[in-house]
Amino acid sequence: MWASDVSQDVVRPSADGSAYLSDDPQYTGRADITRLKALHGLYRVKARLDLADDPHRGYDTEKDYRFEIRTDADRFEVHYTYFDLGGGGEYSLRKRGSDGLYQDVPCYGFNFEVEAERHFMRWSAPRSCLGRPTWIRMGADVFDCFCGADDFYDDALTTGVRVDEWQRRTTLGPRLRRP
Ligand SMILES: [Ca+2]
Ligand SMILES: [Ca+2]
Repeated sequence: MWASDVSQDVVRPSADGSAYLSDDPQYTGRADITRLKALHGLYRVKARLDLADDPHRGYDTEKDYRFEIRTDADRFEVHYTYFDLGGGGEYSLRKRGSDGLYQDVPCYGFNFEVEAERHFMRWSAPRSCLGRPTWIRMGADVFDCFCGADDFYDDALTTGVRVDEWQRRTTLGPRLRRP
């Protein structure tokens, strides 16, 4: 799957649950996804997320990049969290348990890398770490938290904004079957 996302469609959620498109050029670039690429290969699942700007750029922020992977049997997520105030970045592969909570999945061969200057991140994992699925569906989004004062959000597969009752909900792409 190769899906382009328009730029400058960054959403600003409000405390009252509504949301609106951000029009502040200082911020619209930094949480702006421009492309999601997902591949369900013979042996590995791969993804790449392109951004309009350096994925680490920000001021006093915590950025949370999330890939959601739905399979015919389970739900997984890959998180990349970057703390601007020291601490750097952390990434993980997690699986949703029957209690609805996500737990880390031990996965030998899981790779994650950020090419900050080239404005993208990518990861890949052996299919075995995802339960050797028949198919997968994938989506991605970013939540840029500006110390509680202002938040910014972009979903890779949705353009614009859901105005009412905004909540973080990653839009999933079509089923991808192993070749
Ligand atoms: Ca975008
Ligand atoms: Ca979008």
